[in-house]
Amino acid sequence: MDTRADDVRMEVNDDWAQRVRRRLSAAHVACVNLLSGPGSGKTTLIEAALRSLQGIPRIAVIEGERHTALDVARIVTCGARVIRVDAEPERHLEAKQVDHALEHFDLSSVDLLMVENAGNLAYSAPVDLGESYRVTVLSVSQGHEQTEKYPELFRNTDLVILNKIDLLPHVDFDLVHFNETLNRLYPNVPTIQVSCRAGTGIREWCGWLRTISGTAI
Ligand SMILES: Nc1nc2c(ncn2[C@@H]2O[C@H](COP(=O)(O)OP(=O)(O)OP(=O)(O)O)[C@@H](O)[C@H]2O)c(=O)[nH]1
Ligand SMILES: [Mg+2]
Repeated sequence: MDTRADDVRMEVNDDWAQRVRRRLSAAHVACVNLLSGPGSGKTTLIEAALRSLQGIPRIAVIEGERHTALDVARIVTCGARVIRVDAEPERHLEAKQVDHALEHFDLSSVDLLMVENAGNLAYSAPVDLGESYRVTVLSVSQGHEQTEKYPELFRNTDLVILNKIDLLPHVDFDLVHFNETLNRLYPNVPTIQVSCRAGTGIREWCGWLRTISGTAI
């Protein structure tokens, strides 16, 4: 691996991220970057928010997808404005791609922008996309040691969502261990336990989105 080339690339990315942040800040748009391993429930959480906050057209979505537009189609079904960003051939989304995607939205009519991240977690987690908030999504089917195993996912995160808690009776997930480790390693990070399937925690998730977007959505 060419480390120097990677460093330069990250520096260039950080410049783009600052540009994205300035544009969003000038338009008073709160931007949430949703990070997780594949299949944790990012799209389902976005869908749940769009449905629960129905009638509010001031949410836009950027979908990082690699080989399909399946998640985009799900967001379209919810009636939200959405742009697909191709995570290929990059190994992760970059701030430059987000900056270009912003051209497709009238930012003056957006309060909240949700970005579904994609790609290899080890590469995507450290990358600043110019977001104002980071949300780390985990699911109970992925094991209770994720806080220890994947610290890059939790650094700088503003919210942890533990999803699929309806599956707790069926998987060997130690909730006590998970909570204890999360609180010890990342003491100030709020956590919401969610089941998108049962609707558990969706009110809290939407409440958090309302708070960070600072609007009456
Ligand atoms: N049982 C259960 N299944 C869920 C829950 N949330 C999501 N799922 C299912 O988990 C699968 C993956 O959900 P997605 O929302 O597509 O996950 P994702 O993180 O967007 O996946 P990628 O975009 O592929 O990384 C789907 O079959 C969902 O229906 C939940 O709370 N409980
Ligand atoms: Mg998805």
